[in-house]
Amino acid sequence: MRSRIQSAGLGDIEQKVAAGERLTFADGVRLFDTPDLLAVGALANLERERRHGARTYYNYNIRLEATNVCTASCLFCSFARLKPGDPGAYTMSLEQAWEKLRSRSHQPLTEIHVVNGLHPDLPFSYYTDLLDGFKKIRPDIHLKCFTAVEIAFFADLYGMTDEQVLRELMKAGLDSLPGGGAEIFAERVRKKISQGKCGADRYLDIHRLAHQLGMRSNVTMLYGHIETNDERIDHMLRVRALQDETGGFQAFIPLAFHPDNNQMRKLPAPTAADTLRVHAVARLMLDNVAHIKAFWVATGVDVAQAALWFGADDLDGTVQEERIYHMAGSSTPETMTTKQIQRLIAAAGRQPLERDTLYNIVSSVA
Ligand code: V47
Repeated sequence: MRSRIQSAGLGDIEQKVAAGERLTFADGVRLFDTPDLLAVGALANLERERRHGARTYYNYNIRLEATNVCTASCLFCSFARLKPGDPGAYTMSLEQAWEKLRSRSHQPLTEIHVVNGLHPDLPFSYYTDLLDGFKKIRPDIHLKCFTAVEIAFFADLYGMTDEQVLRELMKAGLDSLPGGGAEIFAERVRKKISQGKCGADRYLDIHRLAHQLGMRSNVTMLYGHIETNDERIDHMLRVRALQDETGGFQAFIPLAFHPDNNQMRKLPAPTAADTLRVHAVARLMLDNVAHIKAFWVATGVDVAQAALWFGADDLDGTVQEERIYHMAGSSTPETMTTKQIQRLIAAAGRQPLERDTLYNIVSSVA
């Protein structure tokens, strides 16, 4: 593989990676431009194995989208409905949302991941009561809830600062922030594809604040639509810069664009080769982020498995009841059992490890 990396003209980048030297913007662009995908993957794999060996993480989680009513108009979104009462719009009562967790009392869940539309009419107490209720039902469960975009929306709607919102939600039980809403940070793209929600700087400011308040978070990148490779690298470097400041990001999650049932449906979905490359480049550029997650619902199960040799060390989890991707055409199952995930990882020659949200090991399979 080393000679393959050399032949691909990536010998200097390999040396930098081996020496723990930081890659530059130009290095990142070259990693995208190099035709030999396997060489880029091999380089990312060296780094992946240096950090994690064969270890590959997943968790026992559940997803909940309490409402799809959303004032933002993101061209890529198939999930949102503009107003309550629009066809397909829904908002769960608190009882309905809590019941989703109660009905899984037999499952050894460690995490609930909540992402919602930006609903214009709900009171702030809906969200604090939601968290409080979850903690009462399952005090042991980690609440990874509300993207930075939702936090910004709450602050503006309820007349609070971002910090007040975070503090109130933490008081109600919030444990960490998911990475959604990042899309692509570059203004050119963001302006076109995601209007009506907070900009890149505020997204990053809110993650900074969350980290300063003691929470961890994830960060995503929606790729495979109208962004350029330069804009992908710019996105990664903005993440890297904030991570230098706070160290609070746990995982970087590339999210493959799904074109069904949304306003960008004329675009093709990213290919498997592009998906593998994005994970690999992320592993190499984000030298200060511990984990690269291949979210199997977004990549597809088979490509997620292959990504474990292209820089990824995490597959997310059991998921259950995901709507955002399935409404946009994801053909993956709604859920995977822990057995299925373990098999997938082991069949790829990797070692499955169940983790909790903070990457503490829950159990392992020999
Ligand atoms: O922000 C919406 C994306 C995100 C589409 O933090 C789409 O562990 C592709 O953030 N095609 C929400 N992507 C999901 C998310 C996430 C997923 C897994 C793990 C974590 C984590 C976070 O989904 C949105 C947006 O970028 N999205 N529509 C679409 N048509």
